[in-house]
Amino acid sequence: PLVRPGFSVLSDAFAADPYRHFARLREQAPVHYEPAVDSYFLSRHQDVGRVLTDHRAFTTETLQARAEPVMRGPVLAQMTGAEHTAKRGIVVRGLTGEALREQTRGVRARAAELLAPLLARGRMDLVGDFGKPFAVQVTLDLLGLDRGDWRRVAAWHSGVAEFITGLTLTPERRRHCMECAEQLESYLVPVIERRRREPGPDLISKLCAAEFEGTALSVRDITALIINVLAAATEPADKTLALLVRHLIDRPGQLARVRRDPALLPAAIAETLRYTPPVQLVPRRAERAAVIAGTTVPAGATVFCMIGAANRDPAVFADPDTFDIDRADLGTARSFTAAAQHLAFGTGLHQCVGAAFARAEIETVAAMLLPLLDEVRYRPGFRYRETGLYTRGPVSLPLVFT
Ligand code: 2IO
Repeated sequence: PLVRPGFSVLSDAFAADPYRHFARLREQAPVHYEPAVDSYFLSRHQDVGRVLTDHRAFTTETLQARAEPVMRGPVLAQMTGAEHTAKRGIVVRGLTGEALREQTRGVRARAAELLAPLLARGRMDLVGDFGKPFAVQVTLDLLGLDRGDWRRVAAWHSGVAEFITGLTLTPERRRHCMECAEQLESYLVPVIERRRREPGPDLISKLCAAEFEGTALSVRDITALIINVLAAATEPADKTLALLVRHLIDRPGQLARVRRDPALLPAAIAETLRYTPPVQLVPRRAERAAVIAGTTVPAGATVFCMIGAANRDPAVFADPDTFDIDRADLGTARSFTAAAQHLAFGTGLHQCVGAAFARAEIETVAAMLLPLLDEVRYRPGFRYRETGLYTRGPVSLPLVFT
């Protein structure tokens, strides 16, 4: 079948199931132009890898308009050179080593606390009842913010995430998103001032104590990095967990094996990230005209890397549309590193700085959850639905278990 003239990634058909369209795009329109958003959508693994790796030809300038307004300042991915190396280093140190071990204890505590009442009921919506509060609370712990504020922070986060991930926002929605961002900023600024005086073991304190070229970071810079971490740690977390559980429930053989042998869990998570990456799009700006898969992308063009399509490219993954925790080309051990074949964490200079944290978070929570789900099934009558073009995940996942 052919890519129809007028096919759009903004259509309802694509939104309902983008995966059905990826093979056709890769084969017939690997550089698909979308006039409504004046952007080029790349679907081949090789092209996505090239764009993300060649950070001089394809820059993150897009984030100035797409993220900076709601981040209230520049995010890590916008930086380059010595500033990028230094500030990325500060965040990496806050998300690895002893800090990560402490954070993992927090993940376990949050999961246990949220699961207790749900287990007693024998049913839960894995997204709404567990995943969303869990994702926000874990992030608040990491930043040293008050868990009791999670509902307010979750509401502000939604507005911020909607701004970053919306491809066609109305002026009203943009205004709403900006209000969320401003309220989040007003909430964070006094915290930053307090942590400067009384530092703790949290990431905000580390950002306050850090120096770049002999000077401390400004309140604006720290605010932006906090919102950056908040969005990046929260937005994909509940989605990844729900996608993992869905793939396993739909494949009882693989679910049984992972339940019996938790050593298989990292492969199941890696395969979930390949098969259904929670972040589906990564934008870049072409600094000069470039020929990609035979199509000329003009200087200044916005290019969207389609991570979901690249991750199912048969040039890299055999039988790419099959979820298989045993696949030989998965490379589980490398799956959370720069050597990963799948592009769920991107690749190149700006590859996800939180990948080790993400791994610890999902492995910890999945290892706690799976043994508890005896005879797990969907609530009768449930019809599975996903939403999102930019970040994508299940709307809900109502489970019944014993
Ligand atoms: C926050 C889509 C939530 C990031 C972004 C402006 C920059 C960067 C990403 C991910 C996930 C977000 N981009 N994380 O794609 O920090």
